[in-house]
Amino acid sequence: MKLIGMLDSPYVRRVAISAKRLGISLEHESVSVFRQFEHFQSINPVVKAPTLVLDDGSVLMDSTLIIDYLEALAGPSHSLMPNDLAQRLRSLRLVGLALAACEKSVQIYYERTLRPADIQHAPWLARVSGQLLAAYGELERELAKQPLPTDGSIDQAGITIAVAWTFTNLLVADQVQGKAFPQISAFTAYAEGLEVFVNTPVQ
Ligand SMILES: N[C@@H](CCC(=O)N[C@@H](CS)C(=O)NCC(=O)O)C(=O)O
Repeated sequence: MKLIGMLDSPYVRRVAISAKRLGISLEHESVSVFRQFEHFQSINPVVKAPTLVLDDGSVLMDSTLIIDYLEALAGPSHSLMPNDLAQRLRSLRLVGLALAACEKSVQIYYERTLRPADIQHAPWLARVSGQLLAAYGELERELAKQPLPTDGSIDQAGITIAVAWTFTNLLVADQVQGKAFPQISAFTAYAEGLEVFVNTPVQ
């Protein structure tokens, strides 16, 4: 199976890290959705990163759906999601918040870099910026209430929070102040120090 997309995408990176933690080996082809649009299109006409090309030629997209497939391949004993219903609910909430933070970071970045400066829409940017801060604010409160383990393990919520925070800080660093989000910053520092993160670097 081949994972298509660049590791500077948090969505691609969460799939690559999850696959490693699930014990699934993926080939990786680092293709840019912008600079190599036509090549990407030849693999997936929709041009979405991540894309997973299965050995039988099936093409999957969307990080959560790809991870769902990888989880099914790995089997329940390797899952990155808790079995306990209450813990699973919490993990799903954390993952949802972290994915919303990724989406809002991408929207701000695209508005700033793809739309000509004279037609950028300030009210839209303000709205998205508020949503980004709301997502990280909620995550910060969740981690303050119940910290994620930092004992060498990491689950799907931890992976997604850490890739999201690293991504936001690389792409739209002016939007977030680390000192306003001490729990998220400290957890991300822990995660980025894990071998699986070090071996799956943002390019
Ligand atoms: N919900 C999707 C979001 C994926 C996404 O938006 N990826 C970006 C790269 S970071 C992309 O493909 N951008 C190109 C485009 O949407 O045209 C996921 O979880 O995989």
